[in-house]
Amino acid sequence: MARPIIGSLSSIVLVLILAWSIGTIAVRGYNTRKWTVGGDKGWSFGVAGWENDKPIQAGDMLVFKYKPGAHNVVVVDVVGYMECKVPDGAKVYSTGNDSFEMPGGKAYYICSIPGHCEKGMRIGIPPR
Ligand SMILES: *[C@@H]1O[C@H](CO)[C@@H](O)[C@H](O)[C@H]1NC(C)=O
Ligand SMILES: [Cu+2]
Repeated sequence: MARPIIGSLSSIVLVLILAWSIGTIAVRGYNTRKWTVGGDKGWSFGVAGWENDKPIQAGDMLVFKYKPGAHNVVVVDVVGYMECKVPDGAKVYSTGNDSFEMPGGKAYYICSIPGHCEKGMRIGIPPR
C-alpha cells in the first residue's frame, strides 16, 4: 500500500531540516577556533600584544594556561584593562586552565595579582 503523499512530504521536510541542522553545526564547529593565550608561553608576563595579529572571532574559545597560584584571570571592562583595576566583586579564575568563549563585542582580561597587569598580563580582543 502506497504511503499518503502528505506523509512523504513531511518526511522529506524533516530530512532537509535535519541535514541543514547538521550542516550548520559542522560549519560553526569548523569556523570556531581555540586559542591558547600567549601561545607556547601561555598566560605570562609580557603577553600583552599577543592578540594583535590574531583573527579571533566571536564564538572562539580563549584558553588561559598558567601554573595555578602563579597567576589568575579576571574578565574586566575597558577601564579595568587600561588602568589595571579589578571591579568590585569580579570573579577570579585561578585553575591554571581557564576557558572563555569570545562574546560578540570586545573582551578584556587581566591578571589581578598586584603588579602583574602592569607587567603585561592583559589582553584586549579584538585589538582594533
Ligand atoms: C583544560 O580544560 C579543557 C576544558 O575546559 C579540558 O578539555 C582540558 O583537558 C584541560 N587541560 C588540562 C591540561 O587540564
Ligand atoms: Cu599574574
